[in-house]
Amino acid sequence: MSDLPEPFKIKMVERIKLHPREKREALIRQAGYNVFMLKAEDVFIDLLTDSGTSAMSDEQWAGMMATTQAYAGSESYYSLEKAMKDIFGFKYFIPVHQGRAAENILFSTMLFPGSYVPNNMHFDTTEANVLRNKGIPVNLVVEEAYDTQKILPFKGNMDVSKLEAFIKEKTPEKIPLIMVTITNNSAGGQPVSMQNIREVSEIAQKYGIPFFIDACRFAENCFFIKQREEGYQNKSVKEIAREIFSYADGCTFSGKKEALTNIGGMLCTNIEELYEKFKNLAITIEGFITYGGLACRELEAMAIGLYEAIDEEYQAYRHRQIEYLAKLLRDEGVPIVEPPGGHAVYIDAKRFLPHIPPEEFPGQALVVQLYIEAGVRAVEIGSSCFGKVDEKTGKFVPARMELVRLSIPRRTYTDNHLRYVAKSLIKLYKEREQIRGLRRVYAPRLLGHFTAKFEPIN
Ligand code: P70
Repeated sequence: MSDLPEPFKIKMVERIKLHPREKREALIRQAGYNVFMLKAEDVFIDLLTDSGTSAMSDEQWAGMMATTQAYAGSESYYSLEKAMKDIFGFKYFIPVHQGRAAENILFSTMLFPGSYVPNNMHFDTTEANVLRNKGIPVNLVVEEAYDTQKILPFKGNMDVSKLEAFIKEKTPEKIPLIMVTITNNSAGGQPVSMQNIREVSEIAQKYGIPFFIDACRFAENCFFIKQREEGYQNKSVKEIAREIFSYADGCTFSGKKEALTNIGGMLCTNIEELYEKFKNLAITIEGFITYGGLACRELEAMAIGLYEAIDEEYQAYRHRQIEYLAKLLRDEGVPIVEPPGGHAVYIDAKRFLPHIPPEEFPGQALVVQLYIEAGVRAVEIGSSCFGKVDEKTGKFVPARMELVRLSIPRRTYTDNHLRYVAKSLIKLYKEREQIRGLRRVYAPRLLGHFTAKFEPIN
């Protein structure tokens, strides 16, 4: 791993402030013990998400200023089209305001009631958009993904034998598309290997099913392939990306991650017939196709950011920083998901707080304590995010894993910020027996975690 410093220097800063502990206690109580309800200015270090939180470069800002603002045909559309064709290589694309808009257009066009969408693992909005379109999301990731301690190079892989058995069981007619999410955000930001993507593509072709990639964190995935997969050491991230996308019929993409922008996304495909449908729906619900619900400057920033994301010095820095935080925690015995992912370090809250049962949301309890302890905002990826209430029995079905994600916004925090985060978590780990669970008092049926409310259990 590179020991070079950050390949950038800081040109503009934003002040952050740490409130006294009593104030943090009052604020989290007022927020219903849900960190999504906190004001950002009340957070000292914000690791809620790596989405829309990147620091943009001077070149992105300059590009934004210079581009024309127009309803139709802005030059920024053509910049983004050029970058997309060069890096992704799809024939057609539509800019959209963020990843879930691409999901909405894709699933509204392709799904029908009772259809299945297999994925290695759906993330929250993907799952919700499948359900909203009366589809059934199915996670077919390799079993090892659920073992947080197992060290494997590509724990995000789809289990291809499960996939083929599933297609045979349900019949290809009931499966309008197959998806693979790179990296796999729901289980630790784990990468998917090129071999696995190739195998999924072969199966999809064999059964005549379109194959789409959820490409939110494609460049981080490519860098893992370069480091870990035989035969890719001497290929560039761009070459690896082109190969990945060459196996797919299209992709959804949230620019808020690896286009290094604060908003934006794309829906891409090679299938002309689908593109025609996507285009007409996009015009109805997003905006004209040359701006996709965005200000034109956002398209320009995405076009430039995509090249910054595939820069290998940048990727080396990014991966080194995630590993730095992981090592600080691991060295003190804090149970993290191993190996660390491409955009975040995940804590295994089941192991951190074994005395709190899933119905009492151990991940959320840890997120709340971390805010109270240090003003750090993490996010729960466990039963608050993925737990279900059985509609027939009313019984709570917990998620398979109880994780807490410390997402690292890109180019935003220094190692010193992360050292502070690690120190706070290590302190909490030493005092873990004092941490109590939470009772959920409100949650909507879909995407409950965003607006849920909790109360402490004493
Ligand atoms: C995140 C955000 C968004 C996402 C994703 C994958 C693999 C699609 C999307 C949708 C969402 C989030 C979660 C918790 C806290 C804050 C935000 N992921 N596919 O942080 O993209 O947001 O642009 O609609 O990860 O992981 P978009």
